[in-house]
Amino acid sequence: MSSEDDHLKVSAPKDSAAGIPGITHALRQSYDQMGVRRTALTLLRVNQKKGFDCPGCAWPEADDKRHIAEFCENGAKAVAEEATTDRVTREFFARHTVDELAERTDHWLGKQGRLTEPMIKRRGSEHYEPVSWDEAFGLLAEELRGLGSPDEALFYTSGRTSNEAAFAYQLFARTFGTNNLPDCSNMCHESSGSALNETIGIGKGSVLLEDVHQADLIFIVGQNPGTNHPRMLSALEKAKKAGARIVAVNPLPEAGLMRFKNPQTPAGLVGRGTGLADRFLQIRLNGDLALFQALNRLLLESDAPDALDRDFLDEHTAGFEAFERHVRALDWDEVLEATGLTRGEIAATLGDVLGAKRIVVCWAMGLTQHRNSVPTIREIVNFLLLRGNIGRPGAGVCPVRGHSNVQGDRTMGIYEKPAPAFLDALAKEFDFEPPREHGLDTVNAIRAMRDGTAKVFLGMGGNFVRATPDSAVTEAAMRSCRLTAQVSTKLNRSHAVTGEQALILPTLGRTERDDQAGGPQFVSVEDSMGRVHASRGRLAPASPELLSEVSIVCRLARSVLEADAPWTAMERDYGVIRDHVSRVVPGFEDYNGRVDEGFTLPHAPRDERRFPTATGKANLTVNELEILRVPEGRLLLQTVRSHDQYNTTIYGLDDRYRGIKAGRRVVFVNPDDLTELGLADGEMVDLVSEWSDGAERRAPEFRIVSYSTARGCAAAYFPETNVLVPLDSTAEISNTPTSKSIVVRLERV
Ligand SMILES: Nc1nc2c(c(=O)[nH]1)N[C@H]1C(S)=C(S)[C@@H](COP(=O)(O)OP(=O)(O)OC[C@H]3O[C@@H](n4cnc5c(=O)[nH]c(N)nc54)[C@H](O)[C@@H]3O)O[C@H]1N2
Ligand SMILES: Nc1nc2c(c(=O)[nH]1)N[C@H]1C(S)=C(S)[C@@H](COP(=O)(O)OP(=O)(O)OC[C@H]3O[C@@H](n4cnc5c(=O)[nH]c(N)nc54)[C@H](O)[C@@H]3O)O[C@H]1N2
Ligand SMILES: [Mo]
Repeated sequence: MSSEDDHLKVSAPKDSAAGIPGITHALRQSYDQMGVRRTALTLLRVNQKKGFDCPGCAWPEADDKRHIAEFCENGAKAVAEEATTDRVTREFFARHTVDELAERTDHWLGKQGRLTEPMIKRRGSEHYEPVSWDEAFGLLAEELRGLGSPDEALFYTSGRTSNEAAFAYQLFARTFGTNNLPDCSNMCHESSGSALNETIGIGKGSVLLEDVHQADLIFIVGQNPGTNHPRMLSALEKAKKAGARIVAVNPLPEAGLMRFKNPQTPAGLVGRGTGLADRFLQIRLNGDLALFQALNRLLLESDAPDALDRDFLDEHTAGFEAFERHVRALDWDEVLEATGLTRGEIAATLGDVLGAKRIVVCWAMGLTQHRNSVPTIREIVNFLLLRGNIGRPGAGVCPVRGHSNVQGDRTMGIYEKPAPAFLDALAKEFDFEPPREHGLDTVNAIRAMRDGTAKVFLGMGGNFVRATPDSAVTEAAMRSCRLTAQVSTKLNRSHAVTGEQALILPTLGRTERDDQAGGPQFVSVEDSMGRVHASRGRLAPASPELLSEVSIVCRLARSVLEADAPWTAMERDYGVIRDHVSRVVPGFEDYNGRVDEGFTLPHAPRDERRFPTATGKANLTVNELEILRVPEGRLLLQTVRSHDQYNTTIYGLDDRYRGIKAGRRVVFVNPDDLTELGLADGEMVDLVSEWSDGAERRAPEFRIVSYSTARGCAAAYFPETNVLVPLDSTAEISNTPTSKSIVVRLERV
């Protein structure tokens, strides 16, 4: 695998993001994969009012003026990846055995092009071969019906699936009889959902785009928007122009946090662009709970007359006394040790806070993938509540979602722990008794396959074996299944690491036309801020054999459940699905009437300062500070995305902003740590993870890159490093793998 890195080059990291290089890089990749005409046809329709929703990320589109080019470099890459003119055909599968495909890199697999027809790997065969859709559904039906219990099946979802497909899919799983609906959220923002549900009563962010524009102070914590949410930079630029300050909290000085050149304004095309972060707190990995607890202590102790919003606290919150007692006892030495910051830096940040009437805190994976992620996010809620920063303009919590419809999939019921009210509504609408027992999340699904209690795996998108932790364990678990089936647009490792039998069910992407018996169809999605809108593809499908995700679910359901209703009507006309949704999910009333214009889902804390929690108030919480101490000679490793990847899809081998070219097996380490460890920039090392189970997990041959990261911390790209994340190392409560805090040692090779 590492031969891909033969030409690896390292240079100085960049200090700004986007601008001309952004757009030219995007167009070059698009021309290469789609040709000039197709590039124009697709990119001009991204995020436009009658166009399709960008499959890149879940950041909302500005509603007022959609620029001709309301896309970013990485959105363009995501589109090009899907709209590529390359194809994977039956001849391809005849040429390559499944085992051979398992030897290939993620980059190579993805570059083969779009999947074109359903394929089967029969028991004992070394190859995939073509299969009819009917036979494929027949096999799935036979295997599913042959299970000892519906709970031996797993129905995974990634976050690109439309609302319509997601609703149909969860309905199918529950009619079949299980809540085993693990999803990518389990590895992503589950910690945010858990913390927010408990504290404010709803697991979603409380800000709209205009709140970001109106904020006085914006924290960007554990997030790399220049790469992963580039359109967010426009919103930050707008906020800054209106006077906002930005505090970036990150172990890495990410280019997009420091400076932004907006490719959509003339000033962004030339010149230095806009400075973004006014304050950069180079925090140690996992130090955020300590930081926010320290800010909270300083707020409680402050003499400033308006340090706390007493009226808000009295009227809308519960738990103040216990919280205050706990935070006042906070130990400063522990704070400095955990954060790696100085007391001066924290005091200065308090100054920013006291000077701001309206505060938004944005975050992503840097906060959600640690053992103490849920307490950390709860502490951020404490921080905002102290000054009444939830439920008024320009203020609130802003977990920035990843996949473009990951939030919508949850709203549609893709959840292993469905709320009783949701199941009641489903039971009433479809006149059946849905299972009430909680199902398996991603980590528990892997355990179940490993232990032989789950035998059939169906993936609605995504790349389960590659996105999940403990690759060796997960791959063995997948291989032990009777049948693994993947609904996919592109080839990936989950097609190569299979159960005894395997199916590839190729599907339409966002950019493509979807014609059904009832006429042309469109789908809809929900962005990170709870706005629902339509998405219409225009390109001819990559192959005439493709079925839409909705079709696949409805046909599968008919075949497994041997019933036509409600599936035939839903497949014929997706409006029928939306009508069902309008009666099952609160906030979707008159879904069909409103979807074209788009609408914002209700959010009680944001809209009415009402907190539907157990106490009926916003809950201040007590969060114990436990410092993650790393043994001598070890580092804490985080696994991140490069600029040229989308999760497990590797677009290219560069990470331009961090100065990496033509390779991915690099580990970023602070120069002082290198000196202390007796290592040097350019040396080759194995990364060895150490975990309490005594097992040694090894990722071989990484080149050391001396880099400005916080002391004691290292960074490397996923998914190459997933092998290092122990399956049992997960966040409390949310059970999210701890992909951002892995104790490793570096072994010279
Ligand atoms: N182009 C592109 N866009 C994407 C994706 C992609 O892969 N490519 N993925 C999508 C998905 S599914 C998601 S979830 C999002 C992910 O978006 P991000 O969360 O931005 O993605 P990561 O690369 O995981 O970056 C984590 C950031 O948090 C910082 N960090 C890590 N640990 C800590 C910590 O303990 N404390 C603090 N304060 N900071 C920390 C890291 O240095 C890094 O800057 O992006 C979405 N958008
Ligand atoms: N170590 C480590 N591991 C991580 C993370 C990390 O930061 N560090 N991040 C985690 C996060 S935040 C997430 S969200 C997960 C991501 O986990 P997944 O969502 O499972 O993985 P992706 O790589 O996004 O899935 C890519 C595949 O989706 C398929 N696909 C693309 N578009 C479509 C479509 O429209 N329909 C269908 N049916 N299929 C489509 C393609 O076949 C493509 O190969 O990974 C997690 N894993
Ligand atoms: Mo994600």
